[in-house]
Amino acid sequence: MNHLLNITTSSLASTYRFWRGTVASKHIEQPEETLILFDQEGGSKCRLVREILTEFDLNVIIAPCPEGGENLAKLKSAFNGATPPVLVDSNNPNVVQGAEDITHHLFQQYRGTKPPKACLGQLRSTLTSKLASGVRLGAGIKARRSRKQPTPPSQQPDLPLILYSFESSPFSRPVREKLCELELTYILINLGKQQFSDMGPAQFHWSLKPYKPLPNTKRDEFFKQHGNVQVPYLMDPNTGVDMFESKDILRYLEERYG
Ligand SMILES: N[C@@H](CCC(=O)N[C@@H](CS)C(=O)NCC(=O)O)C(=O)O
Repeated sequence: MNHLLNITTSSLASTYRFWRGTVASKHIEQPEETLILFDQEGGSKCRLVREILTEFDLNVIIAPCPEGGENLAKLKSAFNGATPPVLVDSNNPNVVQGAEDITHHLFQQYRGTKPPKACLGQLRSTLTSKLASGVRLGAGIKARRSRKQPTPPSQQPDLPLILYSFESSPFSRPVREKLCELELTYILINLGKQQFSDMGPAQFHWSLKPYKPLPNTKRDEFFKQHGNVQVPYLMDPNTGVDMFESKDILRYLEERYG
């Protein structure tokens, strides 16, 4: 797909969801054990879970389970026919299946409250999330390779990739979709926006003063390393490649793992 069209429909998907998954909590300690989410990027239920993960500022290991792929088959056989989203939280320990139960779990464990009704599987959430999937024309749903012809071992990374992103980011979504279609496990580091001046594109944050993230946050750490905050940012420890720019990242993933 043409990159401009790709980003335009991705922005539309975020708009259908009222830009949920943009703003993040200011103060949260990452749990000792990183959460694991068996996820399907284009799936309407999985999106609702990832929005909460951004809003709670939680990092998560994403195990992509696109339709027709090996991972989904493994998930189904390990968890009695389960389909994504499935959350593994070794801090409690708990395996939680389905968006609604995962929402309850995340609110209970990481906010100490019950989820508000708006976060549960209401008709509006379900419909708008389906619309968001629809406008992406099925991206991030189907595995690129079938189970019968899995990825050759030479193209399989030993280590998980690392992606800095936040759920509603129109530039990051196509990257997450490709990681899903290629069944590449990755550590998702959510960098949701924590103050007004975090808003806006990377080149001109909405601030009259020079941009500065809140101190002692993941954004602050990123800023100190790179001199700005911009997502998507991909790190591939298998090849030593670290890169900004959605278009370049998509090309890299295609050439290296596609
Ligand atoms: N040209 C870049 C644009 C990336 C960009 O502007 N990303 C936005 C999020 S969608 C961003 O990083 N905004 C600044 C921030 O979140 O602090 C690309 O294609 O990756």
